[in-house]
Amino acid sequence: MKHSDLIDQGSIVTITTALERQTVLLAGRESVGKSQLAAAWAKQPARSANFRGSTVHIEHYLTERFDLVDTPGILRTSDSETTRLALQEMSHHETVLLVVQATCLDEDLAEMLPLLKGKRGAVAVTFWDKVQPGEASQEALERLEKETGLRFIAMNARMPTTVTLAALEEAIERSQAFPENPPKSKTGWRIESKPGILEGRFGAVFCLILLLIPALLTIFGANRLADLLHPLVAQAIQPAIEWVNASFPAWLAAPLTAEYDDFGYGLLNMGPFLLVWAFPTVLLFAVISAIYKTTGLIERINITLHPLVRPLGLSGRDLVRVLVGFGCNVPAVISTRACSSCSRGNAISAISFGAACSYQLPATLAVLSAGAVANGTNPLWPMIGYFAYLLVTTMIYLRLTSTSVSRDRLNMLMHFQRPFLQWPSWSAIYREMRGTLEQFLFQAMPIFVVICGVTSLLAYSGAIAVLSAALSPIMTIFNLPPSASVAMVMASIRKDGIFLLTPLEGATTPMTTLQFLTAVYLAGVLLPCLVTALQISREMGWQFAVKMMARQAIFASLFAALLGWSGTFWN
Ligand SMILES: Nc1nc2c(ncn2[C@@H]2O[C@H](COP(=O)(O)OP(=O)(O)OP(=O)(O)O)[C@@H](O)[C@H]2O)c(=O)[nH]1
Ligand SMILES: [Mg+2]
Repeated sequence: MKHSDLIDQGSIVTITTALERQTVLLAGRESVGKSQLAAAWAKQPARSANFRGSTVHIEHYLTERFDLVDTPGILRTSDSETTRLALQEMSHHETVLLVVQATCLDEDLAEMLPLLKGKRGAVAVTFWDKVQPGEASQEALERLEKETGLRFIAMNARMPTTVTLAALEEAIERSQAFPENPPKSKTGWRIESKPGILEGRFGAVFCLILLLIPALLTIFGANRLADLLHPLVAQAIQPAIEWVNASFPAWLAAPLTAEYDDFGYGLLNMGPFLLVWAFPTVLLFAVISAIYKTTGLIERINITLHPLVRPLGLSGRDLVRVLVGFGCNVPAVISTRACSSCSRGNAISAISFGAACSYQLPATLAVLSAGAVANGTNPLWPMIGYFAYLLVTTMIYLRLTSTSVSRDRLNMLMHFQRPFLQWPSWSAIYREMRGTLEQFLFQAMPIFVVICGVTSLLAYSGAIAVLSAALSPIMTIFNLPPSASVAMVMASIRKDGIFLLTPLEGATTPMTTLQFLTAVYLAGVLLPCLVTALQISREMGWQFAVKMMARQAIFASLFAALLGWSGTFWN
């Protein structure tokens, strides 16, 4: 039998097409629509977002005829990791599709053409939907085509028509050499998005309100829901806990229902509460984050707040990454690759210290709420106190640890064109929710199960008592009882270890509301979680990670001690 007989007709077509696919690199400045175009062309859901520097990896999109290589946006004035990566990738490819934004066409060409020396290709002009349609605009493109010898294909990259894509494919097949110098003829266009209330006199106030909305929704939405569900779940699992305790041997019951000092550590007496408390917040944050990212609100906030965060050694661009960190610190640390190397370290420090991730936040609020109820206090005050203290101490920490160069008043935003506001994209929201759900089920839950198992075995073996006794003098520094030490250790592995501070239903609490506040603060900021710490050392080297964590632990301890003993100053 001949080899080819073994392959059915369909596979031959696939193999041939794969072999013949031409590689085309998409290059351009940030947020010009490279990812959007590549995704639409390959008929895949767009992985793009409406803030600068959203792509940080080289990504491949396959169409029938092309292997499209999507690169991070290039900022010639920046020393960012992403610009370096894009330029390095460009050096490996001959055919380039230059993507420029119609709204600042002259600027994009002047910036990009000198980088394309020796390459061949064509030009995709995106955001054509923002240009006044008519002969004049078409003629301007024809003039540019004549002068440069390149094909210019105008489009709305969010929904390119089949005619547009066919024209694009033809233009690539008839690739021309890029000229070394930008064309003399200019379109003279500069189409700006209109300023809105975020750019007005009280813009910063509105930005802060927008930033508070996720926190408020968490407190009043997700946590209220959890408040309602908590007693129902507690009631539902009680018979199971009793059954396990009565019928299982102690060593087997321990990982399921272990308690220490009235705190439940087991899978059964703690696991369901993680679902009740963390899951709604994690999902809600994913939705809000997708809305802010796809509408362009996050970039507008970045531009308005830039002058306010600069004295802390951050730029508005870094601030966007810190906000992403409230979802999960790990992708936020990765996304700092698009930051200037001058302030990247500060951005990572800010994420690690101040961005309470959507596992840390619900755990913190659940503990504060349970602690306040046990002490007969209104839970709202410790919650507000927590946010205020975290914000103020993060600002002090950054001010004292950032380099003077990064705080220089002359530091400007690297690219300050306002993005056009857009309606939220449902597919992006769906994608973010699905990603978060998968991460929750397949990454967070297994690690949490391990934490529960390890902690309950430690409790069973008596190791926690030993550990607590050993750390007891240290806990005294913060005016905390020895049992709080376990949560500090576990929260350094995963932030929902903070849940270990939750007093069980109806138990008499050994801590005051202020002590709860101090304990959750310390467990939250003492160290980043283990996965974040590993990611930081992967991005910046282990020396940076160790130095940053040591510094963070010292500052966190000082701030926590101050908070813990502040009650005695007042009395
Ligand atoms: N109105 C309009 N919006 C567009 C167009 N192309 C892209 N966008 C939007 O612009 C934003 C940025 O698009 P991306 O595809 O992420 O841009 P990018 O060049 O990949 O950006 P980086 O990866 O950050 O360099 C997204 O919100 C897109 O939906 C277009 O032709 N018209
Ligand atoms: Mg992109």
